[in-house]
Amino acid sequence: MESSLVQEHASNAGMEAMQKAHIRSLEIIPTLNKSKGWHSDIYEYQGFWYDSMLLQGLILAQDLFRAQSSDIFLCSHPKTGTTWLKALTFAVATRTQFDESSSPLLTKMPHDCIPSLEFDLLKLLNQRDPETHFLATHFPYSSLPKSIIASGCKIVYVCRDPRDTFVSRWKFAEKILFKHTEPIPVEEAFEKFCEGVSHNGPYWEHVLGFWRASLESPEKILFLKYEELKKDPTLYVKKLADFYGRPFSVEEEEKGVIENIVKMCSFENLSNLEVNKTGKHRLDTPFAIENNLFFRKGNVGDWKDCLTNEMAERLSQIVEQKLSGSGLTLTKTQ
Ligand code: PAP
Repeated sequence: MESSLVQEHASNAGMEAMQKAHIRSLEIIPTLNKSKGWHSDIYEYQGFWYDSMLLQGLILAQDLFRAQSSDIFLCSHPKTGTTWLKALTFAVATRTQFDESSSPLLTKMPHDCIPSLEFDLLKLLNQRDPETHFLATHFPYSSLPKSIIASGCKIVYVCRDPRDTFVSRWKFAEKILFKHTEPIPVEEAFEKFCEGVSHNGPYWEHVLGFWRASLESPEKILFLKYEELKKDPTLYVKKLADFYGRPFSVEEEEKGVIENIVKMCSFENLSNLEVNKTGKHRLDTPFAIENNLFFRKGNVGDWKDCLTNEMAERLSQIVEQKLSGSGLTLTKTQ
């Protein structure tokens, strides 16, 4: 979070508290382990790595964000299906107001339909719409603002095969992050991902934090895999609706409401909408970005075209070894 932005909003959101949190973040950052990231320095905070902007946002969120017990958080490591989960969730939650011909998803990018803690924090602190119950974040479970767990908020977590996650993140970086910085070689970026020194990484620790929490509190945390969603989206749309306490009625099922939601939120449909082909989102924040960058291929197993066998094998082995004994596997499902 840039200091000018913080200052600009400080007068609105409890100036003193925000300034205090901002100063605290500036004091903390120089004391942390630092490493070269893909495009800027990254810092290790509470066991995970962030660039300084996201880290300031995290510290502000930890200090200032107050969850409401009715909040439902969509959590994920970057590039594991956040945009899709937001679309499905928004469509499920608003299905009595809108259908597939009138949904705001036809004209608004999913990230503009469900705010993110890190990118929309100032808005959430200052002018939160009381009707907004769904929020998203890439922050790891152990670093979530305490009130999220204390108020008993529900959480949906989506994870993905680490090989596809790495490729998706790398392709995104090539398009956006390396516009203004010298790209690092893909081999080096891959090495850092394998070492766990990557944005919001180590990836496996991110996944394990939510996995373990979901085993402890299955009624509070719904744990999903991108690959399973792809295989049977209808089943998971039903699961989401049940989990949100808004199950589909028999009449809705008969009318094909579930299938219509699946179709509307499909990669094919969303990626071909004008708003997602040519629009930008978060225009009123420093994070404005082209929508089409969030719709690349949407496939399972794209890593086969992008990683060498050695790379794929190495990452699988690292991740499966880290997950061993947890009951979870991320690379053995295909
Ligand atoms: P974010 O963390 O930056 O928000 P996120 O949405 O989690 O990104 O992940 C983007 C991936 O989801 C992209 O994968 P790819 O690079 O392998 O193609 C993107 O294409 C994919 N994606 C976006 N929308 C959908 C969708 N409706 N269905 C399936 N996959 C999708």
